[in-house]
Amino acid sequence: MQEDVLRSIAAFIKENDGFTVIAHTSPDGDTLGASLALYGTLKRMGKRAEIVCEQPVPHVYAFLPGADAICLPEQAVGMENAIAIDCADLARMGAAGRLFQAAKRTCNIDHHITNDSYAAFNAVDAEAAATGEIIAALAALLLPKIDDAIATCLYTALLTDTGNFAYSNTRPETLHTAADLLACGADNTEINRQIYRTVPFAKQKLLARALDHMELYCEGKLGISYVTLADFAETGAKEEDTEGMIDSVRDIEGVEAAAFLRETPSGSFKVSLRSKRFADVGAIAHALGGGGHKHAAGYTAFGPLQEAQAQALACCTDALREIWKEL
Ligand SMILES: [Mn+2]
Repeated sequence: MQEDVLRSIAAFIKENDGFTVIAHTSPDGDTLGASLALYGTLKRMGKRAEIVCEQPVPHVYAFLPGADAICLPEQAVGMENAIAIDCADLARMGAAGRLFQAAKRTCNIDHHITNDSYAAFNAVDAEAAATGEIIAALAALLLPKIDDAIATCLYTALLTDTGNFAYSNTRPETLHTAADLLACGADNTEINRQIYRTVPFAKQKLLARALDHMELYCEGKLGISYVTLADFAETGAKEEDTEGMIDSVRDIEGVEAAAFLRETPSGSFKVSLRSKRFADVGAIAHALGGGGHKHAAGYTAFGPLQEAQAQALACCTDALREIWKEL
């Protein structure tokens, strides 16, 4: 983030009071960690603030300091200043979007390259690995010291958006920020245990279903799997339990592109796409009305499972043929 932009956000926060911090729908570790860190910063500055998300905090992130303070849009007060965190567009806020639109002053802090600058004041850094990286720099300007609670939230944001510092978005600055957060009291081992080593039994049973449904196509370069409403019912797993399941398909040796279909109560399918190195799954998702980027994207498919699967297979096969003509 450019120094002057960062200073402008800091000034905006110092000069005003009453903030509604908004996390995105289907909240992940970055939007929650970064929102909680900003909320904690505002509270420590003695500001009035609230933190809102359309959905309840997923169980895996309940350990984040301050997670109890996150409220649903209908419980929110709606303050004078709204700050959206990790939201590429207004729609990403879901029902919390109306709080944003009703605010007197609006600010958008994000790292998605597709961000459409929907706020009065937009602070977007597409180079940042996580929105948490931007908030870490901001908090350092606003507070004399980042305490262990804020550091824990920010470290979680960095850790989850970089896939444990493994994705290509991990840059030297990301690790420098992570190192600073450890020095401020974030506990790497404990945060890893909470996020990656505390798997609900039902989630693991659902994963077994997904692995069982997995099939390879295109000479093993494409993997497709799915879970149905029956799989959820029979394992007792929740929607949030599919988090990360696509990785089990993508990680298969030889697989370049992966698709994972999750049936929703309305009968449609949420389709997640991943690619390892070459395929542009973002282009597939955009063509089908979804979004994302080259290596991670998603869209909604309608119709019965067989049709949704056939569509994913056809689109991914086309994308792989652009790279390997012989497929
Ligand atoms: Mn993010």
